[in-house]
Amino acid sequence: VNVRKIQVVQNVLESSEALAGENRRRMDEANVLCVNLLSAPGSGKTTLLQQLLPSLGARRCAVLVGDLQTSRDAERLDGLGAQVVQINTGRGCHLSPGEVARGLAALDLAGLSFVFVENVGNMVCPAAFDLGEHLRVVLLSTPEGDDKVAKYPTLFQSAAAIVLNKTDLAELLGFRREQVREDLAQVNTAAPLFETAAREGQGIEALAEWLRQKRGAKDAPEGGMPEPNAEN
Ligand SMILES: Nc1nc2c(ncn2[C@@H]2O[C@H](COP(=O)(O)OP(=O)(O)OP(=O)(O)O)[C@@H](O)[C@H]2O)c(=O)[nH]1
Ligand SMILES: [Mg+2]
Repeated sequence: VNVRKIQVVQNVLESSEALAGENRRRMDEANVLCVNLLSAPGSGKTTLLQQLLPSLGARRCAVLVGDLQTSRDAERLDGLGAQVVQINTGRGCHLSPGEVARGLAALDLAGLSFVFVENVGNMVCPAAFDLGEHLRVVLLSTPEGDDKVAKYPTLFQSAAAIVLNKTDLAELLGFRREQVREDLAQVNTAAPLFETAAREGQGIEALAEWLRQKRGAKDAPEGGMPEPNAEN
């Protein structure tokens, strides 16, 4: 009986990996960069997307947004010109590659440059699941406290870029940026750290430019087409 149980768990993990690989292949074929956005609930993932999409050219972007319930985040992102699909996980504390596969099936990938996946707000579970993304952007916001990088290292380890959001509140909260930098020196020295006040649209352009470069790098092996900007 024990052996059977172990076998079942293994199969689930294997199919999860296979689905993630299939998601990545589909997006590679479409020459789309897939960015998985991870953070605690309320760090500002949706707010950041509301600012980023116009900057990147919303019609070149799609968002798969995961929440346990409601379509509130999709409603907030609707009307910018991007394709938006809300995924409700019910009780699930993270998006699964299967859910992302179903989300991708609802998108028209032709002509897209970016697919953003806004994961369920959670600093622990989503970090363990490859969804088929090309890279992860992890947010930390000042009200969460400056100690979180050291406390949740697995999340920050997996980040290709880290966004410190709600910097407008840093002084009020006594948030020590130095603590974040010191902790990142132990956990992740490769990822650039961007500072944003997303609600006010501050610091967005540097992150958008970094994303454009990452997307452009997908073209680079062939010598590269220039990445179109928001105007065209
Ligand atoms: N002061 C301040 N508030 C912000 C900033 N960015 C987001 N907020 C606010 O923080 C709250 C949560 O922002 P959301 O964008 O919904 O956060 P989220 O990470 O998408 O949340 P979940 O999807 O529930 O995990 C909202 O009230 C935003 O207006 C910021 O830079 N400064
Ligand atoms: Mg959100």
